[in-house]
Amino acid sequence: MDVQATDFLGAFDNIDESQKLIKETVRKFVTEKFQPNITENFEKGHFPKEYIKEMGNLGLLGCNLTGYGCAGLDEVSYGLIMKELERGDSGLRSFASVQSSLAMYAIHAFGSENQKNEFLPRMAKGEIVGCFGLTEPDFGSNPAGMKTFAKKDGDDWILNGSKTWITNAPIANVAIVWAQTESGIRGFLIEKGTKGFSAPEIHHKLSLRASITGSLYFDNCRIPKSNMLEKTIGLKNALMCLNQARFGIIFGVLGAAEDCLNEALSYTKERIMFQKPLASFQLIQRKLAIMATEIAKGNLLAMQLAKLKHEKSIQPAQISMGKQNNVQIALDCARTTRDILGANGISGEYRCMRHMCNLESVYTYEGTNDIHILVVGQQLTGIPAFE
Ligand code: TGC
Ligand code: FAD
Repeated sequence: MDVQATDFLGAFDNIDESQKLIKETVRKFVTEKFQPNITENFEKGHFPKEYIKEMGNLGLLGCNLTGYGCAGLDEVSYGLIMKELERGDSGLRSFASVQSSLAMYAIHAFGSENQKNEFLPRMAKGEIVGCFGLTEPDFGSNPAGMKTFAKKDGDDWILNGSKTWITNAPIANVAIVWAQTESGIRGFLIEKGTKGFSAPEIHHKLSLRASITGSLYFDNCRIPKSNMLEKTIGLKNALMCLNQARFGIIFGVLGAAEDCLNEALSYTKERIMFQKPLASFQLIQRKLAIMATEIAKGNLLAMQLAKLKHEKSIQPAQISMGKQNNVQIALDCARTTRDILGANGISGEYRCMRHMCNLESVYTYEGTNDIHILVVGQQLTGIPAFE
C-alpha cells in the first residue's frame, strides 16, 4: 500500500476524476502563479489583486453555489479548492472564503432575483469584490449586541455605525453589512461610493499580511430599499453564512498544515546534526509522527463533514468541532515545524513561520477557538455557557 505522509489514512483516496482535476488545477495555479511572490507580498503587506480575475476564470469564486454564473461544484471539490489555496497562503483562501462563502452566499441565500442577477455573475468572474461586515469594535464573539443601526426613512434605510476587522473591505465594491433594525438584525448591500460610507485599511498586521483588512464606517448612509436583503430576519442568517465559510476553513487549514509537514520532512532528511540527519532522531520522528497523525485525523474529519453537508444533515455544532480541531492542529503543525527548522524556521525563506502567523488569525476569526468549544459544550450539555 502506498502511504502518503500528508494523507496517512487515505481520506482522499476515493475522490473522483473531476475532483482530482480540480485539485491539480488549483495546485498548479497556486504553485506557478501565486507562490513565487508570496514571501515578498507577505513582507510588504500586499494582497495581490491581480489573481482575483484568474480565480474567477478558473471558476473558484462561489464555486459551490448554483446558477448566476457559479460553478455549482460539490462540497468535496469546494473543500479541495480551499485546501489548495491555503497551501499557498491563508490570505489567498481568506479572499476566496469571504468572496464566496460570506458575500456571494449571503446574496444567493437571502437576496432578491434582481440582487442575484446584478451581483453574483460579476462576483463569480472576479470583476467585483465583496466583503462581509459582522464584527464591531465592541462586539466580536457576541455579534448579537451589535450597535450598527438601520432606521427606516420612507422607502429607504439610514445606516449608522461601524464594523471592524473586515477582510477585503478596502477593495470591496459591495459590503454585506448586518445591522439592528426595529424588526431585528437584517442584512444590507452597501455599495462603494455610497455617501457617508468609507472603508479604510487596517495597518500593522503581523498575521495574514498578504490579505487586505479594513474597517467600515457608516455616517447617515442612505440605502435604497432595493439594497436590503429581504429574506434576512435575524442574526441566524448571518450565522448561516458563517457555517459556509467555517466549513471551507476546515479543509483550508489542512493545506497549510500539509505544507508545513512537507517542509519539516524534507528539511529533517537533509539537515545533519551530530553527524546524522535530524530525521533519524527519535524526538524528531515523534514530532513528525504526531503531525502526520493529526493531519490524517483532520482529513477524515473534513471528509465526513463534507458527506454530512452534501446530505444536508450537517449541524452547526459539528462544523464548530471541525473548525476548532483543524485550526488547532494546523497551528500546532506550523509551530512544530518552526521548532524543527531551528533558526531557519523563523526565516521567510521557509514557509512555516508565515503559515504560523497566518493561522493565529484563523484561530480567532470565524468564531474563536473558545467559542467553538463552547458551541460543542452547549450541544453536549444543553447549557449555553457564553454569558
Ligand atoms: P444564539 O441565541 O445561540 O442563536 C441565535 C439564532 O441563530 C441560530 N444559530 C445558528 N444558525 C445557523 N448557524 C449557526 N452556526 C448558528 N448558531 C446559532 C440559533 O438557533 C438561533 O436561532 P433562532 O431561530 O432561535 O433565532 O446566538 P448567540 O447570540 O447566543 O450567539 C451564539 C454564538 C456565540 C455561537 C455566535 O454569536 C457566534 O458564532 N459568535 C462568533 C462570531 C463569529 O464567528 N464572527 C465571525 C465574523 S466573520 C469573520 O470572522 C470572517 S473572517 C473571514 C476570512 O477572512 O476568512
Ligand atoms: P473577543 O470576542 O473580544 O474575544 C477575545 C478573547 O475572549 C478570545 O480568546 C475569546 O475566545 C474569548 N472570549 C470571548 N467570549 C468568551 C466567552 N463567552 N467565554 C470564554 N471566552 C470568551 N469579522 C467580520 O465580520 N468579517 C470579516 O471579514 C473578518 N475578517 C477578519 C480578518 C482578520 C485578519 C481578523 C483577525 C478578524 C476578522 N474578523 C472579521 C473578526 C473576527 O471574526 C473576530 O476577531 C472574532 O469573531 C473574535 O472577536 P474579537 O476579536 O472581538 O475577540
